[in-house]
Amino acid sequence: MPVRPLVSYSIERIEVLGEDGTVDQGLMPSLSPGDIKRLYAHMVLTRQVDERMFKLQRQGRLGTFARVAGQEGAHVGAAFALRATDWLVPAFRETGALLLRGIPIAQLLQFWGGDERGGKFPKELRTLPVAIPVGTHMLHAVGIGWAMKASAEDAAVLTIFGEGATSEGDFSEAMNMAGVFQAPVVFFCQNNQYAISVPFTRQTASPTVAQKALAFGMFGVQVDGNDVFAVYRAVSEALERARTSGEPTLIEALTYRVTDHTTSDDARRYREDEEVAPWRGRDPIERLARYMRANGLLDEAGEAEVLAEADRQVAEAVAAFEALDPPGPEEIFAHVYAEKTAPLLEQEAALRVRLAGGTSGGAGGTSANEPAEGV
Ligand SMILES: Cc1ncc(C[n+]2csc(CCOP(=O)(O)OP(=O)(O)O)c2C)c(N)n1
Repeated sequence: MPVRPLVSYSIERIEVLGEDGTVDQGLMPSLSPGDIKRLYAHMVLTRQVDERMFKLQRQGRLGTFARVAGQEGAHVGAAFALRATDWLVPAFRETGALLLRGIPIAQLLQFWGGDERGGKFPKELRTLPVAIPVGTHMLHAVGIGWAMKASAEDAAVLTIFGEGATSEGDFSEAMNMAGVFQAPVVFFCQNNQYAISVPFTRQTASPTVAQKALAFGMFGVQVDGNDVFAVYRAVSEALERARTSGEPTLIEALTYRVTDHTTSDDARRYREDEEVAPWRGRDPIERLARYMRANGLLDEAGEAEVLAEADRQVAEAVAAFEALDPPGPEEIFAHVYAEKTAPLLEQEAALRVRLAGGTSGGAGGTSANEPAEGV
């Protein structure tokens, strides 16, 4: 009996824009000069929002949040390929993608400021709320894709997650469902090489995330995640394939988390600066700017203008955010379900009693944090 190979598979990596700002013309996606300028402006805006959020957090004016600096090439490039009729199903490190969808900066500040109302994105933007539970949202993306397929919609779903999320069972379930039912979903992994303190090599024994596509019968590819042209090319092709034939795709954008995991983390406790420093030199915005300068799309005055416009938008949003009346703590019950369940109503009532100075939640009492007996 012969031994013969059953499956042969190779994983490709796409790079279009080099660190020196030159491009591989054969691989360059179709983007007009105006598109490239818009991409750049969005990446700069994302960076300015991120930096201002960091300052606000340090001043105690914003809660814990996950920074995106250094990952703009990945998630802005991916979201740039979406049409208004497509869906975005994000995790929590995609500020730039949310801004591109039209979510107001002030609303993002509201969300990360702990105001529950900020999590309710305008329905017409076809963007699910930020998903803090790691990996759970990929299943929602497949549900949406499957439903769109059933109603023959000419649209697709982009879901974004970190490489840490690929170790959750939800990832395998979502990928399997999408593969079997051919749900038009693009699975976009921002592999920033850390899940809090866990490095990629401790996350999986697989050398790439992209090759995980093989087991689920779908196409997988790796792109340089700091190369916005490679990202845009891979995602727009995958979205088009999803829209026309329903085929799902897994895209791994290899990048690096140059910041702490969140504002509550200190990455110096688990990695050396020598490892981080070269990645700071691979900045996706600077790389795009080099290309634009060499091609007459950006000069010093233009750069200053883009920055000033971003700062203007950020300042306006911060003022709008700070002028909001913060809601009372009861607000935490308002957005859990479309209709409050009996246990939620009971907990809400208990909280109201406590806020009014009634039941203390001491021995024998009902704490607002604990369900009442029988719930
Ligand atoms: C189900 C679940 N488990 C654990 C956590 C705590 N947690 C928050 S972010 C994170 C790491 C996520 O890493 P990755 O998916 O690579 O995304 P990244 O933070 O690098 O963008 C963990 C473990 C969580 N939010 N949800």
